[in-house]
Amino acid sequence: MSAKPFRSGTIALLGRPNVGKSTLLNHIVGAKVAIVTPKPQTTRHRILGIRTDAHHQLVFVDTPGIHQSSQQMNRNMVRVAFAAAAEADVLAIMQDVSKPLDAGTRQLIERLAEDARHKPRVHVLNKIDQVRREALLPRLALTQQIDPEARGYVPISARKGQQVDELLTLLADCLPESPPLYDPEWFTDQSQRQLAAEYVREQVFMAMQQEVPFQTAVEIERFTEHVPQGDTPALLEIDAAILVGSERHKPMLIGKAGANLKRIGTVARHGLERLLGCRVHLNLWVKVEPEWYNRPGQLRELGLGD
Ligand SMILES: Nc1nc2c(ncn2[C@@H]2O[C@H](COP(=O)(O)OP(=O)(O)OP(=O)(O)O)[C@@H](O)[C@H]2O)c(=O)[nH]1
Ligand SMILES: [Mg+2]
Repeated sequence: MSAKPFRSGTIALLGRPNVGKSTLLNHIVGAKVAIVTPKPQTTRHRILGIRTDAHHQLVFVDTPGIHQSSQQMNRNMVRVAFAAAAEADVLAIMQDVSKPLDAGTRQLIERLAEDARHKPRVHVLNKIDQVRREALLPRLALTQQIDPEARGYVPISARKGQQVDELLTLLADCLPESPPLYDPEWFTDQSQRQLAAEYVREQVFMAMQQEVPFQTAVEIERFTEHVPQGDTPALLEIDAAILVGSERHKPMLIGKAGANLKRIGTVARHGLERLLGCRVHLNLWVKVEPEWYNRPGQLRELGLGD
């Protein structure tokens, strides 16, 4: 009897904004490596989440939600998602079953099925905790009708972890035979610095309404690590600037007597302390950079270039 071959490869998590891609990634790796908010267009970068067991290494690539926009940053985000699809071994195409399958979702499935016709594709029907079982069958049938050649159609709840193991088994079977692509101890490619910027941005998204969150970014200006010494535990000192695209947004973000900024800082700090297992000092300030989201040089500096 021959030994079971090791399988390893990349799986792009793709879909419209807000369908639950980052929630699924976090559930799979067991840590919050990608920020999650109820607002669309939360993810702006490609984020790796790696899961290794005795026979497989699944390298998930979380991507920005695919949408239409005239803004340069958003166009770059969509390019990142399609590039991840083009490079991946397997496509996990996600949709939100708590909403009707709209024209945008249909067009996206059709495009990915055509572009990646020779690659294994798995459709992930997320948020089943929000719908009745009977409603799922027609949705599965419709997805199958749009992309009949896919390797599978799996209803899940990323938030509750329902049927995620079944999804993982199916995805693992789609991977090529290969030794692990990454160190089996790794679970993400995000640096502590990137995670710090993202955790702050998550709280900006949670605290702000209308266009403000979509026109903000976070820049880490200082990141100093103090190693533990004697009775003094490890400490991270982080200075971060929150960029806003117009003068008008600055007082909104700061809030009355600095209340908003304080809340953003406190919640982000707690999250980082939990994730990194050390004390964090986080200093935030707001910087105005007019229309930074349309300026290629500024976008490149923020890692959001094309
Ligand atoms: N009820 C329910 N909500 C979910 C589930 N999965 C994700 N959500 C919620 O859906 C919202 C969006 O989740 P995200 O994981 O940020 O979605 P995304 O696809 O990464 O979104 P973008 O990064 O904007 O493309 C959040 O409020 C999640 O808590 C699920 O299985 N059930
Ligand atoms: Mg996301």
